[in-house]
Amino acid sequence: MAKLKKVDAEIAKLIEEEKKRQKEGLELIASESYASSAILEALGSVLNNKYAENYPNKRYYGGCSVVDKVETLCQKRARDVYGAKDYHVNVQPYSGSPANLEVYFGLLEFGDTIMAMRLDHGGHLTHGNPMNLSGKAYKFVAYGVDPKTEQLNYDEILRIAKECKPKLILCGFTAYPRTINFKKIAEIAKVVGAISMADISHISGLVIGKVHPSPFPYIDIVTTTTHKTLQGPRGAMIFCKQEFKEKIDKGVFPGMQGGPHMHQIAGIAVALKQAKDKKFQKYAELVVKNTKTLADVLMQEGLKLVSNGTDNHLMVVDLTTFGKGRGVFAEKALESACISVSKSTTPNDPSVPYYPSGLRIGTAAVTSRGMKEKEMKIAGKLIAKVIKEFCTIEMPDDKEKRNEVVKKFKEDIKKNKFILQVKKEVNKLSSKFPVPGIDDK
Ligand code: DSN
Repeated sequence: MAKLKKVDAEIAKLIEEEKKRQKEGLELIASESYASSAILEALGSVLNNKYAENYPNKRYYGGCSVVDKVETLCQKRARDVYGAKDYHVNVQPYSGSPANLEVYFGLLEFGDTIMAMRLDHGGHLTHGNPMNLSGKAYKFVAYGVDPKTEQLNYDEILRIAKECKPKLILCGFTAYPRTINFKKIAEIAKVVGAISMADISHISGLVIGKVHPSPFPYIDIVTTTTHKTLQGPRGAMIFCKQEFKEKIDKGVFPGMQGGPHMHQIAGIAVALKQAKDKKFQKYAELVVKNTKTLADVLMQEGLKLVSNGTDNHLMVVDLTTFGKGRGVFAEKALESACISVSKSTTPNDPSVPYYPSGLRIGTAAVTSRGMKEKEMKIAGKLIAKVIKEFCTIEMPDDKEKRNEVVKKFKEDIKKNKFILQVKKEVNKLSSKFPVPGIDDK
């Protein structure tokens, strides 16, 4: 970063700090991964400079002959890698949230009914949160997980669909540790005459690696971000059956976006090329294996997991066994020990969304550093130790008292001797593994 250092030493220093943080710690946030140096080079290229509103060969700007080739190549690779050759794909969405909104906007009228997963059961902000545009512009009817199994109950989804007659049925999640049966969702949508949609952002890489069933060729519309298990740059894609092509493209541009980010599209193309490599299949297999190992260790240590396990790259630790609202203590204590995770709701969470009662953990990023069973066992024991030590703290019901308790906890935890010891062990473990995008040559 010699040039950046010269022009803006302050930002260069902060980037170095973040690099150090990513290297020294265990990145266990389920939605994160490391983009390779090749992808970072594409992102940092002159493609950043080019405006190219609209689509290849019909742009509103001159000088698009090169970026037309970039976008077309990215589309071709996307269809190929996902085995979606009969689908159209739009690779312009800036990220996952706009991609989902672009689908709704392109295909539906405001006020139309959409069925999606309950947010506290693992659904995403854009799946109908009342504060999000999705929840304000459309009528969302939620389905949740079965109270006993904490897994999707397809008979119940069908029952709700028959009752509310949605225009679109969306499956996909931000915190659901189990496999989704896309074929069944598509069948349910057909029964009630709805469009089927899958948001596979989290499991994209697992679908490519064939360790999670594919939504193709069943689901009508498939959205995915490109920076989670796919390991690409931040961005998103929308796949659709040919009959929806025109409406989806219009939903993206001019519906919601202006000029596509051509450097980002080039980065996605590189990620898709990487995902075609045999090594990627091994990576996807290892992610699932590592997640299972980590989940087993946590359960052996006496912690409860939502649905009692995992089929994919993530798990949700149900901390209600300690009391409500304890996710923040676990997240902040682990963060001080250089372990990054995110607090999460649990099904029917008794607490408020900002202070939920669960913890989401994923292994996509650490697996790309080459960590395996042995490291998952060490990490699992350390995580369990920290959770058991700090999730016993009472979370008050009163809002002000709650904020005070959390503020004090955040201040104290950084100097806590127990945490400093765990941090040492984490740093020792992390130092043995290279980080893609930082250490790759
Ligand atoms: N915010 C992402 C996640 O963490 O799951 C989804 O967009």
